[in-house]
Amino acid sequence: MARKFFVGGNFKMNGTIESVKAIAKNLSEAQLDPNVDVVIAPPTLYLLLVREHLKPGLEVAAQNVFDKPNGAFTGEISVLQLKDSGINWTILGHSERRTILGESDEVVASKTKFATEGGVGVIWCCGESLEEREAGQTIAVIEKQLAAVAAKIGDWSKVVIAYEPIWAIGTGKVATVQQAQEVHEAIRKWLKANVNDKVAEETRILYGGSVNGKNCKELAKEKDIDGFLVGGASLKPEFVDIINSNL
Ligand code: G2H
Repeated sequence: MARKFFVGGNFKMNGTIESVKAIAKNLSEAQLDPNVDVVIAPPTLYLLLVREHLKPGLEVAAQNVFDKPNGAFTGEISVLQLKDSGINWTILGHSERRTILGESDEVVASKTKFATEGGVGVIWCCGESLEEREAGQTIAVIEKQLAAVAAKIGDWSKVVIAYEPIWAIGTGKVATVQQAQEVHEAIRKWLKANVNDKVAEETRILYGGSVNGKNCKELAKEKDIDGFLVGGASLKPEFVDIINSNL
């Protein structure tokens, strides 16, 4: 089965009412490859605004969601609230949340379970630090992150995996095509061995980390790279070129 190319835009804590509206409008008017799923993730405060200004067919994601249905959890948002607002996706486990906000593999896995069971798609992020890569631990780190989520979820149809080496995030230091393909292949192998053939074959694996309008085409050619999670460049006009990497 051919996996549909997927491009996510992670605005992180960037943007204003005016700028996110302009991005939504520009994307809605751009000529986009119809064979690509496009999902943009503005800051929580702008989710509804972006949903309102984005044409149907283009999706919106939260950058995080909590793993409780509702209640006294100050500052958090729920899966039900996302669904209620027409937000069908969330990013989870981004390395900035793992390292800066202290989210463990288990917390990320629990959130992934909650979101997928509630009908929200998850862009689930994994990746190694520079020290881990240099110590030859890249695959072991990713496998540990995968094992935590696999222990919690049964339905992988709502999960898209994003491999984001931490040393390549926002640094301008993109992984080489070979480095990215090697890890993507290892993730697929792990899914085959530890989940099943269907999940290994059908799950999309995105690359993230300093993707831009120039390096996207080479990366997109690799057989196990099924799209991108884009940070900085998703705020710029070149995001359209990244979506159209295969044209
Ligand atoms: C990695 C990526 C998007 P950037 O965090 O999640 O950001 O493209 O700015 O490296």
